[in-house]
Amino acid sequence: MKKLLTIAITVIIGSATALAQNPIIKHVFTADPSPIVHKGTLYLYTGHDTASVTATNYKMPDWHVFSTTDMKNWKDHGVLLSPHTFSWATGDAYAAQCIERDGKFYWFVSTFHKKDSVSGGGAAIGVAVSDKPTGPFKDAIGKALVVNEMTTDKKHSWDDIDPTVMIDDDGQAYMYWGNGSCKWVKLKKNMIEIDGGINVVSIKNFIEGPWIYKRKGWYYLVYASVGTKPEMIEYCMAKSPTGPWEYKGIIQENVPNSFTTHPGIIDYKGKSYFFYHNGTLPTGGSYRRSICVDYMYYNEDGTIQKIIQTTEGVKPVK
Ligand code: FUB
Repeated sequence: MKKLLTIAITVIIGSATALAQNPIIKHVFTADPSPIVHKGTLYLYTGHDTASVTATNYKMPDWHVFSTTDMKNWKDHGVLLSPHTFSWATGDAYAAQCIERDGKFYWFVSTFHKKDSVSGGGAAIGVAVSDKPTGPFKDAIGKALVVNEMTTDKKHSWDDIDPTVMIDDDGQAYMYWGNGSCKWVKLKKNMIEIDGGINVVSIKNFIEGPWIYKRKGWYYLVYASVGTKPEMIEYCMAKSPTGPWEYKGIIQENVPNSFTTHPGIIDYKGKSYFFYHNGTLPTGGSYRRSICVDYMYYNEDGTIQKIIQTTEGVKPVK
């Protein structure tokens, strides 16, 4: 009888584990997901948490890439970029987003600037470029695209983080970013120069981690928000990439065991996916986060339904 019970428990635990896709990356701590689809493969660009269990701040040495063709099996392409790639950079590898244009892959990253004649330090945005989604990546400019001194609306030195980029149907590229305030610029066709001035837009409850995209005629600005609680994900919609942005509400409540969460959104093989991170791996936490994925559903009018966070994750696709 005891033996039978042991077998039954093993089978139940075994099947629960087999069903538990989330977090999708389990062998390293990952954060700040950024998906793209290229030639039928979904590539996921991520940050990498390496802080100790007792740490009270981030330790993020590099950025990784993973890929899948079935939303179940993830290939680890390893460390494909780090702040060391940028001669002007120092410090952590914060949130980033990779986007393709004319056969080149531009990886917009947030990291920190050395104190030198260009900047007194603080967060900065750089761009790496490659001919392939999995590198090799090199510094596309040889200097930062945005340094702390270029934005003055916020006094803290880490307000220039979390770049998100979209290319509109007319070929115009836009970059949004920010911590504490949401800023945006137009990018030139070469993707490595700002075209015009920096704009600051007032977005309700915005704190950081913007993700901009266009879908079925609507522009979406999805972002991490903060009140008195840990971060949630809220969003706005607009009929133009520069707004006016209409606030639409919360799509993701707090995530377990992590102060931050961070959206990465994509349609792939007929389904819509919402990538985010939480702190649920064993020994995980706010500085040891892990990327998860769940389904995203849109209403007829384009508004987004609340994300249901699951441990099962999403089903495999062909
Ligand atoms: O991962 C470091 C920072 O935490 C990111 O830049 C933010 O979006 C938050 O996720």
